[in-house]
Amino acid sequence: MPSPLRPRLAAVLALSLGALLAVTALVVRPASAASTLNQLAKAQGRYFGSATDNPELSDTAYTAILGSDEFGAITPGNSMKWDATEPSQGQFSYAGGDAVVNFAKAHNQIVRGHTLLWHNQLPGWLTSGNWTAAQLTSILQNHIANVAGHYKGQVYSWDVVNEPFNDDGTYRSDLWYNTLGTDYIATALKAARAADPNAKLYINDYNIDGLGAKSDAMYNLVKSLKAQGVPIDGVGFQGHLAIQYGFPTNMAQNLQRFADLGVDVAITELDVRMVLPTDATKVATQAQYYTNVVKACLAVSRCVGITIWDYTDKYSWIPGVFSGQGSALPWDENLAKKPDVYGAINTALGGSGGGGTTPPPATGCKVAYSANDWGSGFTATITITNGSSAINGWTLKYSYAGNQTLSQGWSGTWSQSGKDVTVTNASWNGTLAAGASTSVGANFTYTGANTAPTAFTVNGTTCT
Ligand code: 9MR
Repeated sequence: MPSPLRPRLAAVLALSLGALLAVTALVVRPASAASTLNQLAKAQGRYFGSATDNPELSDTAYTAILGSDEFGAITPGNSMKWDATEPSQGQFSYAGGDAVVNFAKAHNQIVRGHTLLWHNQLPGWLTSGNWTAAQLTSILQNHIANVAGHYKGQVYSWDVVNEPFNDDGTYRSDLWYNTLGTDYIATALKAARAADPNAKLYINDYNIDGLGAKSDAMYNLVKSLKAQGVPIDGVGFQGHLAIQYGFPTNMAQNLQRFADLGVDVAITELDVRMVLPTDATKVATQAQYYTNVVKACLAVSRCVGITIWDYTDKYSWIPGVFSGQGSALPWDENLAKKPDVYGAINTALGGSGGGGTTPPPATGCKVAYSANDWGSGFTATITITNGSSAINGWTLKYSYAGNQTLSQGWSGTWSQSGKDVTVTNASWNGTLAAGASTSVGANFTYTGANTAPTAFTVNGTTCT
């Protein structure tokens, strides 16, 4: 006989289950709402941005991340500089800068304009002219009126003056200072205000991140500009850090003293380089540096945001300038998030990490190497066989004894530093089940002997 209680019980159960699901949905959704770097920064009233450069904008895998909500601000690395915008006197060219601005607009990102005046990347007509002070002042005013005028209303801020100081706090001896004394700074700021009254006007420099002679000089400059009523809205702390030189002294205290002068502060070009190869200790220090910078900014209410100087090692300026150094950014050269570094930034911004996990060591891995040699060059074929547990991402390292020089590699990202060769997985062969194999290859040139390497590591583990 059917019990009259049964249908009621079923209904109650169904209701409770529905309620439970609804509650679960409510609990789960907010936790995943703010998880990217810019979402997290935004939740604290800041932005998180990246530099970019025009040649990179045709790399669709790269732009997919650049345009994602990891980033709320974009700085053009080169295309708004003087050599790009006024290559011949009075002839202005905005194609590169416009492309970056259009990218930012399409992805709902603000733009940090960079830079109206610098000692570097000046066109030949400007550096080779023998200008009087009056001529150079009018050249400067005309440049800023045009460039800042062209981008009026389209940029959040301008780095009006870039890198005016030497490391000891004296003024940099350059075209501007040598011809105009310190007046060029006020001239540039006033011209920028006139051209775009709503853009935040910054002075930007490196090695001013912590307390010291150079940041004292910047502090005194900003204080005196303020006292004279010269328009100045912010100071940019570039943040080009290196783990081998130590972390800047009292960064938060330093940012705060500038904020107390009545200006915004921003971290504008952050990267943290190291001497290669990377190892776990160096990466831990690097992650701590990123954490420290984020925390220093968050500790200062007028710190408006943080920009990294491009987001991926693929397009970092570091290896080209500091030989043997690199791995400075939170995404690797394959555009994969580095778990420790990305995770540190994300966590410091109040998130839950989210960079994935470090690939485990490939315990029990095997590597087979062969070379097809034609006397002055060869094709190397390397087969990696994974060990006893699956890996998601791998880095193969080995060294040559002679002068073998990489010309082109495939099926992975190949790089060479001196005798050391590094290969990281391509997007399609990073996941290897226990015992699974994958092959990569590359062409090399050489003279003299071509001895085959015998020692290989995968993810830091020596393979047989
Ligand atoms: O990232 C820029 C790189 O592509 C250029 O070759 C270099 C030329 O000087 O400038 C780089 O950006 C610099 C920035 O404009 C100012 N601060 C230092 C940056 C790294 O050199």
